[in-house]
Amino acid sequence: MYCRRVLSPDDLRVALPRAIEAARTGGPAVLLIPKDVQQGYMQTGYVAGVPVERIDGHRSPDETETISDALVDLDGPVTIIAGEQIARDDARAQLEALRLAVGARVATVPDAKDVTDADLGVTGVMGHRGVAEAIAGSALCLVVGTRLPLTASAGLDEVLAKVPTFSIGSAVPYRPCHHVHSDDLRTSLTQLIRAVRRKPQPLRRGLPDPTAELIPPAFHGAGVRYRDAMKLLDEVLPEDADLVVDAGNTGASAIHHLPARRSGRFVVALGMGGMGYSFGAAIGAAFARDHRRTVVIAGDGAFFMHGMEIHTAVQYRLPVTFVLFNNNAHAMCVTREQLFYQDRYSYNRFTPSRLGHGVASMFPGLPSEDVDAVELLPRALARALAADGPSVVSIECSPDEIPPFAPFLAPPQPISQPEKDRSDAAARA
Ligand SMILES: Cc1ncc(C[n+]2csc(CCOP(=O)(O)OP(=O)(O)O)c2C)c(N)n1
Ligand SMILES: [Mg+2]
Repeated sequence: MYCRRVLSPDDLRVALPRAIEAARTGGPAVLLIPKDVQQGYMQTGYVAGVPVERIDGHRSPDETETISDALVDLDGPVTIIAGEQIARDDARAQLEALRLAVGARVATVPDAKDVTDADLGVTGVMGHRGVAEAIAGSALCLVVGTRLPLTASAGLDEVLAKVPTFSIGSAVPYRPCHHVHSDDLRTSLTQLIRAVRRKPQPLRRGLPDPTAELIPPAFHGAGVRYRDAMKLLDEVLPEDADLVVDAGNTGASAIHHLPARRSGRFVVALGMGGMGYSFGAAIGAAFARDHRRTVVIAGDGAFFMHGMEIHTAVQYRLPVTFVLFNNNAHAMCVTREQLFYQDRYSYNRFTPSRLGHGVASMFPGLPSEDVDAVELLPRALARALAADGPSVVSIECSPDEIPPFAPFLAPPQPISQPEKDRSDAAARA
């Protein structure tokens, strides 16, 4: 589906014909036109000083040369920040080939966790600590298919300003860089790969170094720890499962600790961070993917918003496992109140509920249980994943555990330093 936000009246010269063209191919096309653009004036003939015919689908095929020229003569490492357009354009193979051709280290934005095995992990507020250091030590940073919104770029502004940064994709990033437009990353990355003839570089793959994890302060209260639960999920989730991750401390923990499946999607909705979207999104994913299991990872707050979508999964016996993290709170808001508002209480802690039991009595026959202790979790997850149709596991956790979310933590020490004495980091934030 074609969907584009129009940022200036001039953009309509390009966006409107494309939307009409897209609609003619059969699907809906959406243009989001803000009021100031509706009331603005449009220039004719030129867009941002560039002749319209060059922008309107007749772009020179040589534009990727700006990037390949910079890469060819480069003396030093390259870091790639991989974005969600790679998934949209299905340019995963081309990204791998480019990474191989330039020997780049790779990080993904949170919305693009499933586009590659990023050895640097995730960027931004829920990201891994090695990303900024890798960029700082690079001769060039290449941003592929992302606008680098705040959630994806927090903590990177300083290094991105210092290191030559190029971007390729359908939208200009919010951070300063040299941008090359591409609505088709498969083609553009292929052009780049052909043009780049660096001597072969060692390829680094695999998961991020565990020392690059954010380390929240140790928590000693009741409940299953987010990290423990994510590590157990990683062990048992099928490699082709599609993961749909919701908002909050739960979402931050999943984005940080839970790797994407090798051949499944890892879907988050950080654009609006809309709580509860995961329930409907999982139903859609399960209908679209034959026999694959879809796994929702959502907090109790998200469940209370749209959790009754479980009824649709029950009705159609969809293979969806709903993993709920029940901390009886909007815990991300509780954490904010604790750290930034002197723990002034609002309405973010709830009267306790037993979601597993509740859903089980609501839908007789639906496997649904509550898990209070981490040692009970592996078997509960195995039972849920083996179910013929939907299943629910509600994990009891604590609203007072701080998640791996950078704004809640004190500025990290360099990775090379010992890890000890960091447990009180967030208390100082
Ligand atoms: C529709 C919507 N309303 C409000 C918010 C702001 N918000 C972000 S996280 C959060 C709390 C989430 O609670 P829960 O789903 O239980 O996850 P937890 O943080 O407890 O793990 C809120 C209210 C949001 N992202 N979406
Ligand atoms: Mg909660």
